[in-house]
Amino acid sequence: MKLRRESHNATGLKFGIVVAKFNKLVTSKLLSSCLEELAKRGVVSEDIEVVPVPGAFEIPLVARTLASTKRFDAVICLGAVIRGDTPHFDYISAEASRGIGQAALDTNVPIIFGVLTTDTVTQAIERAEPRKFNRGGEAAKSAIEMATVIRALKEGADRLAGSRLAGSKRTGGKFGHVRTRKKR
Ligand code: INI
Repeated sequence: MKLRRESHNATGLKFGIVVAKFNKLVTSKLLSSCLEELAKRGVVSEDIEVVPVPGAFEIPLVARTLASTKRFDAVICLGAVIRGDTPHFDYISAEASRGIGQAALDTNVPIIFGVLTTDTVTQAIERAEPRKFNRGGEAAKSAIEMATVIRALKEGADRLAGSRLAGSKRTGGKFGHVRTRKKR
């Protein structure tokens, strides 16, 4: 069994952040603790691009657009959908989660779901608060972990492809990595 080690140093990794302006009191807290966590792990501000959007409903399209540029190792989505605020809570939260998941699968880039869905403003503030649930900081940690895992898997696949190519040269390109009998 091969157990991959987690890496806590994120220096050199690049992140896009999409943050909803709706419920700004909450989302600004999510953003600041997310940025703080990235900085703690060695990510410099030049390697972070923050894009504000009107509300959680708009997050998936922008996340997908950022991810498809292939400039980022991960994209972090931050928002707060509060049931008390809207009769269409279910539509907005469902669309945000479905769209964010789909964007990651479509682009092969990790996209982190840092969108709070709560019944009340108090619950949302508690979850955003760095000294309580700190969901912004947690989103940053998940982004670093996923960026590191995907990068390692891609590098592994590239190395494997490289050795196959070398193998195919050895055999005249006929049999890929399969060795042929030596000529006598
Ligand atoms: N957007 C949110 O991010 N959170 C909410 O709680 C919310 N409420 O309550 O309506 C909300 N609405 C706006 C929505 O996301 C879109 O921006 C809007 O419908 C325009 O498309």
